[in-house]
Amino acid sequence: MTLLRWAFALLLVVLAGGCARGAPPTDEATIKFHYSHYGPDRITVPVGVPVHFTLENDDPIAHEWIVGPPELHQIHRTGTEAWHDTRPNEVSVPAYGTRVTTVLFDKPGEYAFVCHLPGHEEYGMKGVVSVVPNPASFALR
Ligand SMILES: [Cu+2]
Repeated sequence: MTLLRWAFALLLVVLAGGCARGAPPTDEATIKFHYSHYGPDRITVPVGVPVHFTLENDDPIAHEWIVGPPELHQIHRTGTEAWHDTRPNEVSVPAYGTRVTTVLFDKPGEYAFVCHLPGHEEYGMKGVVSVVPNPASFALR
């Protein structure tokens, strides 16, 4: 009985701690491509930390995951390479394929990720990486 009470109290502490912190930034995220949409379509990451992205395409067609500032997206809207596999923030993912990439965001801000294949952005294949100050750096203040 005492052990059960102790376990219950511990559970409450863990739950309360988890709720109080909210959604912390993550350095690891999986984004699924399904019916030409990204899920999740919003991810919060820390600035100045390598972030590992796993990009899983569940669709029977290829897609792109291109993340960066508005100028980058404007370039891609008018066409660049047919296939992206040399820059970590510009990744083509084949039908039913998975790609892993690591991106370090060096400035806080909101960075769109978009599939620039014809019609996909208009259809809604876009999302946002929100880059926030790294909470660990606050400990140094
Ligand atoms: Cu697409």
